[in-house]
Amino acid sequence: MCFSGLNFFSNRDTKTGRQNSSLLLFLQVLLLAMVLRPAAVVMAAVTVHTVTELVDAVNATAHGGDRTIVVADGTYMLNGEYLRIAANGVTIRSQSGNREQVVLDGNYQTTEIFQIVASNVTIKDMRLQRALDHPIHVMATAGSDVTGTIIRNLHIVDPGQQAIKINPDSARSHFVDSGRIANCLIELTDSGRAKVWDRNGSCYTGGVDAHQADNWIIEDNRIQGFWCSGGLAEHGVHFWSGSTDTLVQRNLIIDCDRGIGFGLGDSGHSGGIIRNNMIYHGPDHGHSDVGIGLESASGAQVYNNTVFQEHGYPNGIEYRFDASNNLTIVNNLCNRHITSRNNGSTTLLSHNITNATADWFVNAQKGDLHLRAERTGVTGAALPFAELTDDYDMQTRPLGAGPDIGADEYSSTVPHPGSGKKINTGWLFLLTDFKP
Ligand SMILES: [Ca+2]
Ligand SMILES: [Ca+2]
Repeated sequence: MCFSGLNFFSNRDTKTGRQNSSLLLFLQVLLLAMVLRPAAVVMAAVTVHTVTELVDAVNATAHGGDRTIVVADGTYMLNGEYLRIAANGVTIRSQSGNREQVVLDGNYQTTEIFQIVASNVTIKDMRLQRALDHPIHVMATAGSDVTGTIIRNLHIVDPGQQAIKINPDSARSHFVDSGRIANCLIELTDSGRAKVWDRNGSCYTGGVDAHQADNWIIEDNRIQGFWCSGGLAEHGVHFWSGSTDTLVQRNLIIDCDRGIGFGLGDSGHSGGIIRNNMIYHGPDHGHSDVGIGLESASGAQVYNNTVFQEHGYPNGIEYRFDASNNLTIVNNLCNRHITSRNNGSTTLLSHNITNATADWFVNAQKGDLHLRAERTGVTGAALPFAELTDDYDMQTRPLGAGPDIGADEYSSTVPHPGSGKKINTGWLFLLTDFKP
């Protein structure tokens, strides 16, 4: 329709006709832009420079205030203040886009930096540190579900409990579904680890911890340091309590007591995919445990992960309890066992390797589990199937003779893009110093 309108006016051959044609074309394009991207046209933003301005701007969103909040560079000492987002469609981001240029510091006085109780909320491009409990807590309310949360390009450091917590409402009748956590660095440092123990009297911490959540995507994050010498930490990524259809892909998980978990005990998980992740753990911290743990998890697909552990725990991947069934576990590259416990069962268990050694990898001790070279039985040796289309680096599979076992698809002629240094912007992939 647009092209026929353009042709109609451009066929006029008078000067006036061409001027009218240009004006009408401009109006047509403007109208089309408004129709296609109404949010871009009407969205208003407020820029904040102080804690007070930030808190006020967040609270104002619930009463008609601007729903895009841009945070100017600086360190914001919250000291007990917190940000409760109760309006749908709120975005909070740093002005520069550099996640280290805006620091929201809870100083172990703010219990939760962000409480998200509304849908389609985006938090991105900043650093959150030293929350007493959860730097981000996404929760449903008694009145409604929460969907569409996007958490992107954050640096979350030293949470007092789990870094990102996802909960249903207290009655467990409304839920938090269909969110995405991407390109974040989530870590616990030595000083934060001591604080976890002070706070909880246990190692009650972890990366992402979700209950009864459906259809989340956790991708391209680096999660590290969730361990304690005095007790077992929770997982780097953990979806349980009836969570369903979680996709966990292309993450780098370093030195976490437990890497990725679906389910725990009889509090299970249904469906879901764990693929193309690299999981490394160095020497024992006292309570080192499994790389990928499935407990009462049915129907999960676990494929093309690389798990390399230098501690003494015997299993890299385990599936546990009767309710862990109908599992697909293929093409995983480990240096520890892949095994059933307490009657867990698979329908497809094939093409896995459990005797990898450090010299197979570019730099195992740094968590770089890219393949160093072609290796018989590894490269070109994976079970091909339709869903296996890319690798940890987002490189297309297969390269060379066939798909490779593990998270990395190797090629001597197509180098992996900077050891997985990439940002998924949602629109395009930028290569930069990011994940490892
Ligand atoms: Ca290959
Ligand atoms: Ca690769």
